[in-house]
Amino acid sequence: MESLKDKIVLITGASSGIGKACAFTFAKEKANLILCARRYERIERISQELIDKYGIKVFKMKLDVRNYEQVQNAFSSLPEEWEKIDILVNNAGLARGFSKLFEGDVNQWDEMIDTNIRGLIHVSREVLNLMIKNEKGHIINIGSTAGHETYTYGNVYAATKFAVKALTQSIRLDVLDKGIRVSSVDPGMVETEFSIVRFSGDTERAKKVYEGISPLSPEDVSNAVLFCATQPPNVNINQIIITPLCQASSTQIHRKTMS
Ligand code: NDP
Ligand code: 8X3
Repeated sequence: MESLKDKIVLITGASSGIGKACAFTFAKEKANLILCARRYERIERISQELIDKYGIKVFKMKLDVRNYEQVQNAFSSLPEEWEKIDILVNNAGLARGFSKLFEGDVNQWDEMIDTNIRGLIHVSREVLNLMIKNEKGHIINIGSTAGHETYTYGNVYAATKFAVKALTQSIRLDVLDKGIRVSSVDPGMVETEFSIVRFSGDTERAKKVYEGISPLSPEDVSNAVLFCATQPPNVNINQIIITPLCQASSTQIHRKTMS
């Protein structure tokens, strides 16, 4: 396993779920972290915990990945010591709503497309330019099983994750001669705040998504991200698809029935 000590790892959407788990997993390996999300108070709290526990350095960013100007400003004004980003985990993302396309909500579509697609390309564009200058780097995109196979009511969310898959492949082509690795980790069902966000704060409905199953934990996913990040320099993990044992596909899920 290649050491991550003193490497710089940038994680988008580090305030919750998979992104937060990645922050802890990489901190444990003594990497220094750039953590961003919109909820800055959470980033502050998480950063302090990581500094106290692991003695690493953390650069905190309040960032809405949908806003290109904000993203440009954030990365063009990075202090020099933080410019040499070794790994970017493009994790910020969300699902909103659960309905047939002809009954869908245009604002929810915009939010998913703007975050999951635009956000990822905004950050990738800026960070790739820094990585190209450094002649090294690694982008790890968090895709989804929904980017391989859609499911009923998953239409626009799945489309955004199909786009992430296309972008992972495309960026890999774009940087083939630049010494930059491009991977994706594509999880199935992970219990995070994902379903609470999807159902606009309806925690009861969100809980039902994971009823009768043992879903992935955010740490199961961050361990897969770590695996991608710790391969020898000649190795590029293209894609990891990871599901809980009870999930064979986007639609085939074995649930224990409640009595
Ligand atoms: P969470 O809701 O727990 O975390 C989502 C993270 O994304 C939060 O930190 C949130 O931060 C951040 N985020 C959302 N919108 C923005 C934005 N505009 N700008 C910056 N950050 C943003 O969900 P997960 O951890 O589950 O989701 C992480 C990724 O994993 C997503 O891309 C999701 O699609 C993917 N995924 C999740 C699965 C699951 O079952 N949970 C399965 C497969 C993939 P804040 O709100 O503070 O900005
Ligand atoms: C999220 C996973 O459960 O919506 O990418 O397919 S799910």
